[in-house]
Amino acid sequence: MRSPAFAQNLLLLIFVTLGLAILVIPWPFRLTPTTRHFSVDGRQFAYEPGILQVNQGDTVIISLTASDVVHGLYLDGYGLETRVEPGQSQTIRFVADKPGKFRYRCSVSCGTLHPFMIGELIVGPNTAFGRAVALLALVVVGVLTYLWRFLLPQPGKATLS
Ligand SMILES: [Cu+2]
Repeated sequence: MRSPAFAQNLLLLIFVTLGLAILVIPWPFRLTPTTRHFSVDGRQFAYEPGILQVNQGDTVIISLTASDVVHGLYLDGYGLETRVEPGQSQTIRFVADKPGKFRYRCSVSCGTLHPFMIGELIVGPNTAFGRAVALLALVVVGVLTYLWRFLLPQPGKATLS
């Protein structure tokens, strides 16, 4: 007959292994890609909004307007560019297939601080949330298993005194 300590250690080992597997294996589940539409306004010398956050796989539509003078938008990493006259609007559309942080910068020399007219597109890897949910589920299952196996009276072992 194995000791309860052996069974406890075995159970712990199994759940730690599963936990590590959840953290390191390639993650097959992704949030369903959606279409994200942003209205970005450019003016000397900033974009509003200055940070765009999407998930990998999303279709991104950026409608660029200019409030004062001609501005442009060049997106690093994706190599996309557009320019817009004041009071008008230009749209770029792409699939955010590369995760990471990418700067978008003004591509039209628009004044003294033009080099600092920069925004940031953040493309999330789209897996962290799924891993967190899976880890939480594993912890819950582990605790319930432990309670059921070691703290409740086992059938056959229960004694009425
Ligand atoms: Cu500019």
